[in-house]
Amino acid sequence: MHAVVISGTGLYQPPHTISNAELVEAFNRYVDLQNEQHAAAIAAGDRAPLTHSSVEFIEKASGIKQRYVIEKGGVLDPTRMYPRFAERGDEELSLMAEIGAEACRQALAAAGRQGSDVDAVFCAAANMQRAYPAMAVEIQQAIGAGGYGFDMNVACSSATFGIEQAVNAVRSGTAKCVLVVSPEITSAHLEWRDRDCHFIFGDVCTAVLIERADLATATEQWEVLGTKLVTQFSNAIRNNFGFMNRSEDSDPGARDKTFKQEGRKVFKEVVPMAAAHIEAHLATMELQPSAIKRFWLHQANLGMNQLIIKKLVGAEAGVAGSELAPLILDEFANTASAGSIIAFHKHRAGLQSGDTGVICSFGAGYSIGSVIVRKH
Ligand code: CO8
Repeated sequence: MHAVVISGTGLYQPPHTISNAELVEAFNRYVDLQNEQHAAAIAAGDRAPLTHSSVEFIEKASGIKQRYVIEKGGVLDPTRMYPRFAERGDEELSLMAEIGAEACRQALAAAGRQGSDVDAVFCAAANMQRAYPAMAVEIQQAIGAGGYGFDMNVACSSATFGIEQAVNAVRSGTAKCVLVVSPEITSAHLEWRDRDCHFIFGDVCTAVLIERADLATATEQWEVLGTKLVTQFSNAIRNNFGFMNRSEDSDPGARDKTFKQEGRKVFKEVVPMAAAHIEAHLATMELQPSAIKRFWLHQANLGMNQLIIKKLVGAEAGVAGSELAPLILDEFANTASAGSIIAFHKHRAGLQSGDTGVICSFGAGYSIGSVIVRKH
């Protein structure tokens, strides 16, 4: 068994931002158009009018102030309300592979590695652009990696679950250098016309390089002390889009074919699960939450992270958004499985050699994944 380190991370950040004000303006124009179009049915009481969204609500309920998107025009067009992507030919690099390769190249550069050093690529994300060939195999080719690649999806926990697979492969000796890449094009699977969730997601891609500790040469390394995964079935976050839709003669535009959730229920059920999970994982290493220098938590909701941190270390010790539990969701929104990795990528400066931190994701499934790391 080999010791394993995270030796580099990368982040692809899309070129466009949408502020809450821009988002709400487009949404409210959509609502007005719909209400005008259905004025007679609304007046007859046959249809309920749609209601405006509000910047104040979004910031208060979620902590999100803006999001990055790969394409902005389609999302903000009140007659469309989803991004506009040109279909690419089979000979062209697909969009997920393009942003994946960029994040991977950054992670490799940070670790002082090249594509040819990599012997496995795991593409771990909440949505895949196509059924096959696997996105991971296309990314593997784009960066000049050897070995093998596969795709995996555990929604918001895809990246941490991918890290465990990579750590196990390196620990057991089946691979020496593995990339876990999480291209999250959430804008294509968000229902931008639903007031309850139109503000939640943003696009991004992260990459994490996992290597054998005795072979890694990166100036900054994080030993992976352990990983712990759990799933528990829930319909509270669900998306019924899939290859069976055609055969079931279901409407591809139906509401259940994009992201759907019972936000309150998710909030109430996942917070205690995530806090207990982290505590139990730390206990297996005889570590107390108070000994942890940083928590890089999943980035879905400011209030969720506040409560998790409070349960772990007490209200006096730290709040979400402090150094102890950095926030990136104000800038990036919820980026599905990439959130905790963005937090780790951007907010790990200042920790000393020997300091311990926890990366933890939580989301649909339900699924929770934690990775305990120690700075070399
Ligand atoms: N503007 C103004 N008012 C609004 C709006 C709005 N946009 N939306 C709702 N309201 C109103 C409601 O109508 C309600 O009014 P009333 O009290 O009169 O009925 C009131 O505000 C309160 O509504 P809620 O109770 O719904 O609001 P919450 O305080 O619960 O906040 C949140 C909603 C922010 C969604 C919150 O519940 C939350 O964040 N929950 C947790 C969500 C979460 O963590 N989800 C994780 C899922 S992500 C995941 O696993 C990845 C999936 C794969 C990604 C796919 C990509 C697309």
